[in-house]
Amino acid sequence: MSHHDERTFVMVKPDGVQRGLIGEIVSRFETRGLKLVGAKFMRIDEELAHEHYGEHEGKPFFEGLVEFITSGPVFAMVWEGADATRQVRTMMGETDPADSAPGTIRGDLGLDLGHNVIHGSDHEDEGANEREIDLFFDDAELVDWDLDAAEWVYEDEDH
Ligand code: DAT
Ligand code: MG
Repeated sequence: MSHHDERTFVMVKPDGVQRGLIGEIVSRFETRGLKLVGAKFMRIDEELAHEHYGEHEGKPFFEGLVEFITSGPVFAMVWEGADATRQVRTMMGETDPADSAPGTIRGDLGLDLGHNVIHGSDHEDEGANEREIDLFFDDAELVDWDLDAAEWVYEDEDH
């Protein structure tokens, strides 16, 4: 594994899907130089929602969050690249779109905390990545391939 191989879980939420933002969001990660290794258009059921957002169970917004995330299809993805988790979080902006800088996904595409368009694994939560990738994807659904552009994205890319 090179240091360009960090994988992170990302998902366009039901509001982003309904608003036609899948392409815009995928495009941002593609043009940044990250490599897509998995993608799935799917509906999250109640059980998966509880598991995915387990850390928030008991908080006042939890039931609303589960209702929202199960309310329509999502577009789940795994992106790979150097420092991918932290870079994706930076590109996403803050949890509340109202606090997010222009240029970030939430800062450009959202206005409301409860409808903040995108999920990305928490870079401050060690293991969140692997846990969420495992929760949403089977190993066989993750594609092992070489992104030819990587040699232009990274100065020291060796393949
Ligand atoms: P993030 O999605 O930035 O990782 P989080 O993990 O703290 O944020 O919360 C998960 C989601 O729950 C978040 O995207 C939107 C919703 N949420 C968080 N805090 C909330 C609050 N105080 N009121 C309503 N919804 C909230
Ligand atoms: Mg989070």
